[in-house]
Amino acid sequence: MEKKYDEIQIQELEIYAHHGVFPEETKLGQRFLVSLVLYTSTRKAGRADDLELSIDYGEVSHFVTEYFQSHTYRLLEAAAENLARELLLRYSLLEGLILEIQKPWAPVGLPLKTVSVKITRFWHTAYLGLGSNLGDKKAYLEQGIQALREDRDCRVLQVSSFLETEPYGGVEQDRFLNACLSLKTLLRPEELLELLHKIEQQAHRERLIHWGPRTLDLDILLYDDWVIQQQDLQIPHPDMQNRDFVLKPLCEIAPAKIHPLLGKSIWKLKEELT
Ligand code: PH2
Ligand code: MG
Ligand code: MG
Repeated sequence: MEKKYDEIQIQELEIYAHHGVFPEETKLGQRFLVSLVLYTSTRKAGRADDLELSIDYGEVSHFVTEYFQSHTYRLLEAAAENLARELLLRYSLLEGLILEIQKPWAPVGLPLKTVSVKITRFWHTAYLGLGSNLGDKKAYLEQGIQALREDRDCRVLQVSSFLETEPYGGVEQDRFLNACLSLKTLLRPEELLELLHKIEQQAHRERLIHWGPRTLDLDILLYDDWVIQQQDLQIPHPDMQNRDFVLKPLCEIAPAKIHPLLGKSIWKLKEELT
């Protein structure tokens, strides 16, 4: 895991709450112990000696307590997942976290010290390619960007200019309008892909001809430095290095980004294509 971060830790914050599968757990409640490792950079706050530049562990502790007591989950997994998400959305300086929830009084009926669930969650950076060659192309691209801006688990960072491009790939069709964008996301690659498909469908995308005309096409180009080779999901996008309509706009927003398989910058890949 990324070790360039500093850590702010909260250990075994005790909270009386009502999570559990059994009715007596939700009725009576019990003790939970919440521990957090918050990954952030403490550098600026450290140099300026200014709390405003850091994450206030006191504020976090109160927020966690409040959240944990005002929501009820059956599973520790669900309590952890939802709490981690709220923290990552709430504290802009927070890049990632490890969250452990212990339940020492879990009604197991055997003498154990504690049970717990521990998860690691991070913001990820993805680069997307956008394309349209049907109808009001500019409006479709803007609709796609807007839908991403409205998704809680995504933060759109940079958007390239929109480029008119000749169709690539041999199908006779109208010219495209293409763009690229970068975003921070809490979604896994397969969840991000699912969201992109949903947004394409909202733009009335019909999949009639492979590589044929489309109102809106949203492709994942890069996701951190991950390499995924599955039937339905390939990251990096397997053909991006051959596509002018990807490299040109991508070069506007991420010229120095290194392609994790080819080991070359986007700028270099663009140079080599022309
Ligand atoms: N998308 C394709 C096939 N060909 N050509 C251009 N110029 N722009 C595209 O976005 C594009 C394409 C399949 O996704
Ligand atoms: Mg495509
Ligand atoms: Mg596509």
